[in-house]
Amino acid sequence: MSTALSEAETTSARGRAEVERWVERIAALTRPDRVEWVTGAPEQRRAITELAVASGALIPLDSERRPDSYLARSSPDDVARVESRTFICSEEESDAGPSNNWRDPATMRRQLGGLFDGSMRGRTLYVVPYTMGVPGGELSRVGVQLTDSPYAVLSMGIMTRTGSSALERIDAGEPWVPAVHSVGAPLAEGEQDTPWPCNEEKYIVHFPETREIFSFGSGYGGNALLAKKCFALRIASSIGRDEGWLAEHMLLIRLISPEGKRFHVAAAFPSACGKTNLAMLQPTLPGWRVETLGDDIAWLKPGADGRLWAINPEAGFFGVAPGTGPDTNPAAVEMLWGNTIFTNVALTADGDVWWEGLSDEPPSALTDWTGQPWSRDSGWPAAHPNSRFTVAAAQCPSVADEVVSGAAVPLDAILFGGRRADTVPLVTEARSWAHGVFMGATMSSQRTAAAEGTVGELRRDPFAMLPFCGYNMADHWGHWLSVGERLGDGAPRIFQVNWFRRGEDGGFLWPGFGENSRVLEWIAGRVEGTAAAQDSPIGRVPDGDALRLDGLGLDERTVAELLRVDRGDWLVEAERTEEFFEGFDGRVPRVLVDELDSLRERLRHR
Ligand code: GTP
Ligand code: SPV
Ligand code: MN
Repeated sequence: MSTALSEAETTSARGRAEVERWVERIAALTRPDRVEWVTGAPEQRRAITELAVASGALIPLDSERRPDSYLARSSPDDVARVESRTFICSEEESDAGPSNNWRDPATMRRQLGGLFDGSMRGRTLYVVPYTMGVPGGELSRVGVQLTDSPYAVLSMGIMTRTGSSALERIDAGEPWVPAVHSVGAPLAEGEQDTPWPCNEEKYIVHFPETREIFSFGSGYGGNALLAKKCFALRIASSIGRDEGWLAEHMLLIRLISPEGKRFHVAAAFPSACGKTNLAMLQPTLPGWRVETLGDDIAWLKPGADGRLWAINPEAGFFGVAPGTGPDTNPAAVEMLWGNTIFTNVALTADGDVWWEGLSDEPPSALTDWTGQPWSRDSGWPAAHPNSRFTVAAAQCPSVADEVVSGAAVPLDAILFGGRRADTVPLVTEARSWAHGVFMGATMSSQRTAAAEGTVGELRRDPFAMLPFCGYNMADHWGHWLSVGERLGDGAPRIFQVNWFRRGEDGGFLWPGFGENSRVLEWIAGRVEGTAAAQDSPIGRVPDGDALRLDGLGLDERTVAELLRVDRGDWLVEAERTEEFFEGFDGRVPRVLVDELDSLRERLRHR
């Protein structure tokens, strides 16, 4: 059976005939009861939704309170991405790099052959053609996901442009990325299905050289919606490296000043570190506005004009629910009015959803994400910390036109940010593109519930791409350097931000959320050349009152601590960066080693 998973064989078939052949091969291996092609038609979506409701996979919410919305409860052991089960199978181990799990491609193909053998028995194999970006768009790409999960089909229908329009692009000769997904829970004759079938054994597998994806055993998020992290980041980053563009874990916004000046900003923050929040920011500074272009993934390409152009390849948001409330992200609360799939949130007695942070007081008589009765005294959260909503971007009140038109925007600034309780100040501007790449490459962040692992543990997460880079991370840095060389003066400015610094009492020093507009104002001022900055050893920081902090009620000590660059802390940080670089077997670009040396120089001598 392993032949079914051999590298794309030479075939005379082209266009959708080529897709058909591949579907036949995978169906022969996985042996579903039936095969259904997803067209994107609303009637078909309704029918699949009804099936999912009948099987218990989706719980319909009260149609008055939350029209056309559903709750999915995952299996308790399938709640987040599984980085330890995510593999990059390049021919050479060194091309995957030390930050990825590598497996020999031939061995992995044999293993996958065994795993997928009969894995869809008793189920329907759905064929889901989709485009990332609008069909036919200059930066757009086509993929086809095969899946036995109706939940994945419905979610992909929100997150991507799904259906016949993608097949038309394939017929027009565009290359397409194949992805095979199975929850790995075949049904025996007459066996009753469970609401969330999955397998203890999970494999999220990428062949970057042949641009193929296989995912087995999980139904959750990035493990199962293969257009997202698997295609739009891991495979796309490899394609981008070869073709001269970048696929990044970034939000994308248009910031508009009171004078109507427009600035396009992309920001890389690790998972559950505030991308969705910043993407939908409602500025507290009068006159400023933010339009939402994307909240998770951006594809960036140097244009003929020497600027870096960006699109959000997705069509929806798969956002973290907890912490999303009327005070922190009112735009998100508004966009979730209906047509939303919620996963692992709590259910109210009147058929609506709830999660920690949606309101101060939980409603009475809640059912938690596992289906158990829950009260405030339960001692555990009602919604899983990585519970999420899946909703069309078009429903966001601050959505930008480009989300529909697919047009690219020219970037003015790029932000790197992590969750750092100490050391990293609120905002720093890079001294140059190379210094900015150094900032991105050396980012650390505390772990969150978005993946398995210990929450709060500090780890390096270069470019917020640690779990998502499809090739050697050090080569990714080299690629960024070369993109910068091509851009020259047209390159966006690079900044480092940290909303998460904590004071002695353990609380956040910075109010965050809408108040982050103050930092954006300074950044826009730097782009314009109007905002004052002074040099610090780690980069340029706001000078005097260039960063407007009026009306926040922050005392002088808090402000000083927020902006403090401690030489001792940063020398320790530099020491750790040296150790981190040593893990890359001499593959770290010389320019970045030089940046580390000059950082140390500046820390010691000024
Ligand atoms: P992924 O979808 O996992 O890639 O993550 P994301 O970066 O889009 O995460 P999101 O914006 O949903 O961030 C979730 C967490 O960050 C929530 O707990 C928020 O409350 C918190 N958060 C976002 N912005 C801020 C901020 O400015 N300050 C503080 N303190 N917390 C914030
Ligand atoms: C992340 O973990 O960065 C996410 C959620 O955006 S998932 O799609 O599950 O990867
Ligand atoms: Mn993400």
